[in-house]
Amino acid sequence: GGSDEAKRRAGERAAAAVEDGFVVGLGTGSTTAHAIRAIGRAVDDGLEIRGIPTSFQSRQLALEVGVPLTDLDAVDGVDLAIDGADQVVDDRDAAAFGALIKGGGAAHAREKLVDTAADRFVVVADPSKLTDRLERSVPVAVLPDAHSVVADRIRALDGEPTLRDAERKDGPVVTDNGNLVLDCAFGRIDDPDELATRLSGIPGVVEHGLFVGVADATYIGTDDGVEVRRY
Ligand code: DER
Repeated sequence: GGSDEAKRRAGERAAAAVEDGFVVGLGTGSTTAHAIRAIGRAVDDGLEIRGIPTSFQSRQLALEVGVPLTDLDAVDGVDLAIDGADQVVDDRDAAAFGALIKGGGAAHAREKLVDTAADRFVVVADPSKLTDRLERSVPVAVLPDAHSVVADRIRALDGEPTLRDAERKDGPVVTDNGNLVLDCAFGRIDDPDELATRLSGIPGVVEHGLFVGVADATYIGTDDGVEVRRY
């Protein structure tokens, strides 16, 4: 991944968009972690906000830095969601400009719920995430019982599914919601919207990592500043 300095710049720029009284979606991953820490500092300085975490990790970090927490049932809406991504389409001429692949952290089911519930969803990224076309594997969260059947359906879509193994646990990664993850390689994805629709229609798929037409902006941390893309 990219430099931590670039990630920090992106995260802190996004945190600066958080206004008093906001309900903020708190994304998952190392880039958003910088935003959460910056929000924690703003809360220490008197900012009054409530955060909705998108994973066990973002909840733990928010508690650690003192961001007051709430949930979707307890609020009338989400003003701003801040989250990272694994890939961001940065070709202005592409129909998929601003489309994302997310799910590297296996948190994409709750991320997509919170990110799309927000009035405004901004991505924080370093330059290594930018691409002309989406081409990474698409993480697909599946009901545990469904992983073999869904894998067959992915192959029928010319994808190559791999059940995501855990590192420090025997067996597969299990998400915060108790699901498994198939990382599905499709090569270059020229029409992510069409693939997203197909993936969503497969029984047993809980959520996939294609976020198309969802992000409102991306803050890209560079070595000497922040670039902003608006979609
Ligand atoms: O899981 C996700 O979608 C996360 O946002 C993640 O993949 C981005 O993580 P990073 O900011 O640590 O690269």
